[in-house]
Order: sequence, then C-alpha cells, then structure tokens
Amino acid sequence: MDKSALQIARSEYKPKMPEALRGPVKLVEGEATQSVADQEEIQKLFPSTYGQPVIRFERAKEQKKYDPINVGVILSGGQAPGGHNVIAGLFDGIKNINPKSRLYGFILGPGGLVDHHYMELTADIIDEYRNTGGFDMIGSGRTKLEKVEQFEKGLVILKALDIKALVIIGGDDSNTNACVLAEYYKSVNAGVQVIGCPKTIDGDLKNSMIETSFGFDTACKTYSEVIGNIQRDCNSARKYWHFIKLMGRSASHIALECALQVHPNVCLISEEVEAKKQTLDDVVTEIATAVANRAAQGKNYGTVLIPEGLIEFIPVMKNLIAELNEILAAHPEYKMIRQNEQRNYIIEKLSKENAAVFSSLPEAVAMQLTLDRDPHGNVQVSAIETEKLLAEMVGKKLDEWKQSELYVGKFATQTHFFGYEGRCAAPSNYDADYCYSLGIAASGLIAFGKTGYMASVRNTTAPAAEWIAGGVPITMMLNMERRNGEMKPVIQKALVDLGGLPFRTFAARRAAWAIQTDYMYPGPIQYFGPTEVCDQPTITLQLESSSKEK
Ligand code: FBP
Repeated sequence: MDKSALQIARSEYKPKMPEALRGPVKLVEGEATQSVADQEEIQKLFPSTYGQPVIRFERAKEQKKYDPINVGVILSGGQAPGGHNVIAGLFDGIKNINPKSRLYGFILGPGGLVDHHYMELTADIIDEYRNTGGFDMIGSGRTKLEKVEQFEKGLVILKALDIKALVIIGGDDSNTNACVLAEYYKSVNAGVQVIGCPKTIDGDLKNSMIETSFGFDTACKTYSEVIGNIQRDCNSARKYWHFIKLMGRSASHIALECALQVHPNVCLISEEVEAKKQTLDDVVTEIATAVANRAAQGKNYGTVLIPEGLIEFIPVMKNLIAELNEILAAHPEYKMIRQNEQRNYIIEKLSKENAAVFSSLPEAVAMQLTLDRDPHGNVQVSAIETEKLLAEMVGKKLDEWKQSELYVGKFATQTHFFGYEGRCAAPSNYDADYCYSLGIAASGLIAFGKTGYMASVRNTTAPAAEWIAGGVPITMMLNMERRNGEMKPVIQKALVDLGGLPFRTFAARRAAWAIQTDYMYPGPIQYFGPTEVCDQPTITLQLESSSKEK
C-alpha cells in the first residue's frame, strides 16, 4: 500500500504511556461496587459478575511468568479514531505477557464471532495499522450480541481457537452486551473472559471512572477544523448563514465541544432544549432572533451548530418517537407496505396527539423518523435532516417577521452535516496515546484473570506518565431502561450535564458570540510540535477535570 510522507512519519510514532504500564504491573483492588441504579434487579441479572471492585495497576518490581494466552478482539459499532491503537496495545500487551500469545480479530464486528469469520493478527499486520484511523484492520459491525444461541455459536469458535479472553471495543450498547456475555460465559464456566473498551466519537460513554470514550477528541478536533474553515469563509463572503449538523447521537457533547472550540453564533444543546421544554417553534424563534439581531447590525451571515439528536429532545417529538418505536417494534409488516401508503398507515396507528405532530412535519422528515431502528433500538438520527428542517423553518419565520417589519435583512443558507468525515480521521496524539494505553490495560486485566470489566485510563489531562490505568466493572455502569418495548439492563448514557462546567462556560459566552463575530479557527490536528499544540485534550475534558479538582 502506498503511503504519504505523513503516514510514514506517523507510523513511527510511539504512544506516550502511563508510568505504571511501562513495566511489570501489580493489581490494586478497591471496594466492592454497586450499579449506578436499580441495584437489586441488576444484581439478580448478573449474579456472577456483580459487585466486583474497581482495579488500578501499579508498577511491580518483578515480571510474573504467564502462560501464553490466545485472545480475540472485536470492533463494534460506529468507527472512532484510535481503534487500531487499542488493538496494537492489546497485541503488544499480550506478547509482553508471553511472546507465544496470539491475537485473533473477528471480522466486521460481533457478527464475525457468531459467524466464525476471523483472522490472526500478526506483527506485520499490527505494524501496518499503528496510529492510523479507521477500523479497516478487521472492520466493524452493529450485530447485537444478546441471545444465548449467539453466545454458544461464539463459544464454538473461541474453543476451536483456544481463545481464553475476548475484548469488545464498543460504545455503551456494545459494552452492555460485553457485560451480558461475560456473565453468561462465567455462569456456564466457559473459561472465556470478556473485557470491554470505551469507544465512541459521541462522548456519551463516560462516568466517574471513565473520563472519556476514545475518538471523541479526534472527531471534535476534525469537525472544529472544518467549522473554523467555514466560519472564515462565512466571514469573508458575508452572505450565508451556515446550518451545521454534527454527529453525536442523543448527546450534544460534540456540538458543545465544537462550540467551545469555534465560538459559533448559535449552538443548540439538545439537553437544554428538553430541560426548558422548548417546542420546535421556540427553537426556530431562538435562531431567527439571532439572525435578526445580526441583520440589524448589517451582518447577514453566521453559523448555527445543531446536535444530530436534537429532534428527539423536543418534548412533543420525544413522545412521538417513543410511540413510533413501539409501533414499529409491534408491526414489522410496516416495511412491506408501499412507500406512498406508509405515512397514512403510521398516522392511523398513532394516538391523536402524536398523529397531529407527525402530520405537521415535512414529509421527508416524518419518513426519516420511521426508518429502521439500529439493532440496539436507536432511531437513526444521522439520517434526519434537522439542519435542512431548521434552515427552512427559520427562513419562513423571518419572512413572517419581514411582513411586520420586525426583520430587515437577507437570509441565504448553506447546510452541512459533519459526521462520517471525522470518525476515521487519523487519531490525535491524545487518542493515539489513550487508545494504546487502553489496549495495554485490557491485556493486564486479561493476565489477572478478570472478566466483566471495562479497561480504563484516567487522569488524562495530566501528562501521560501520570495517567492511571486499570479496570472498572461494567455492572457498575448499568441501570434498567425501556428498549424496543422491554425493560433491559443497559449502560447509562452520559448526556450533557447542564450544571457542568463545559455547559456553563458555553452558556456564559453564547450571548456575546451570537452578536459579535468572535470566530475561532482551530486549524488541523497537529502531530509534531510543541506539546501545547499537539497534546491538548478536548476543552470539555479540561473543564470537567478542573471542576473535579475544586
Ligand atoms: P457508536 O455509538 O456505535 O459509536 O456510533 C456513533 C455514530 O457515529 C453516531 O454518532 C451516529 O448517529 C451513528 O454512529 C451513525 O451510525 P451508522 O454508522 O450506522 O450510520
């Protein structure tokens, strides 16, 4: 494969690591843990893995001797920069344990385990992918591992390859499944440990023990670079309002981080829209007001950041989506109905109130709401064109205001959606370092015979040498939620905390950003150069950790 000069230089990069992982380690166990909510139910569902302690690795004097171990690895769900480095860290870690250890990658996600598609990951393959973006080393997929039949089919290949531990690199849903699988394999004495790893650009897999999911850093920096470029274009031509939707599923972490990095004129935060019980019209009025205020100063241009999950947080839409979820789960025949009849079919099944909301939506958006849920029951928010919906509705509102002379100005829009552009970017130094350490930590958890844990690396706003590596029992993160019409144990998603410092910092500055043109242009991710340019974590993480210190 031909490589650019940057790729060649980057492949030589040696990830920075916590001091504790730079040699033999010992394991330090904390207190027994509890699930974040619904303790009784979770304990009943996970009798073998519930309550395990949090683990920290510390430097040991001597390297223990370990037998070789065969390990399997799966990349699950959406791509996130740094996945290859988790695998590289895992590979180096198990080879360190014993050079005869072997690593197998299951192809195209959890489906590879069930269908027995795998490849051995040898040193030459690993070296080819060090510090690269993407998940193309083994591919990823969204098959939901939830049925005993799938677990048993997986066990056949795990036994055949003599695999004693499986690492599942995924988001909240995939790690929930890792927890269920760990419990099952332990309960049947399968002799297979299961370890999770926190991945997702969305940044919504975090809690008191997991500071951030990998990929969030690089994805936000990539989007912020491009939004910065758009802002410079916007400030040069001074003729467009840019409506920019950003990936992130339900949580607005990506939009918030990008806002902190680029200072847009408007940034919506879904969690705030929900807390304020804003209607779609309120949201449109808020944006139109910013447009009108700038127009009054002769500025007919600006930027609006929109989190992709916004629509789910507008209370009437949330109710509608909840009912649609139930209807779609109960009526699989819906997919067979002719397209031009689908809208009426849904309207007939909906309650009167929801039918009225559904009917009021532009047809394209209404139909985007009924698209197949992903295997975990999530609405595919990336397919809902909220940026176009809002641009159109703001235009209509401004036309109305023009009639009553409340607004005098020109309103021309450009719409953008940034998501896939950032998911496979080459990892920032932060993600390259963080991921490699996560992989090494996973190998440590395996060596110590642990199962049902998520690899963790904390204190990552400090220099890498001071990072704290270890493992967190996944049951600690679970609560019961309604999914696909049933109550299920799932990892609690971390949405934007409206009382947290990142949101408060944004809220304190947004009024000035709305009227001024105080754009920031962060530029591209830098890999080589001064540490303050190359190694800074996200502003979100810096603010969160500074508020913890106080
Ligand atoms: P994960 O939660 O699996 O990490 O996926 C993240 C994400 O990029 C979301 O931001 C987005 O809504 C979704 O994946 C898109 O899914 P797909 O890749 O299936 O189109």
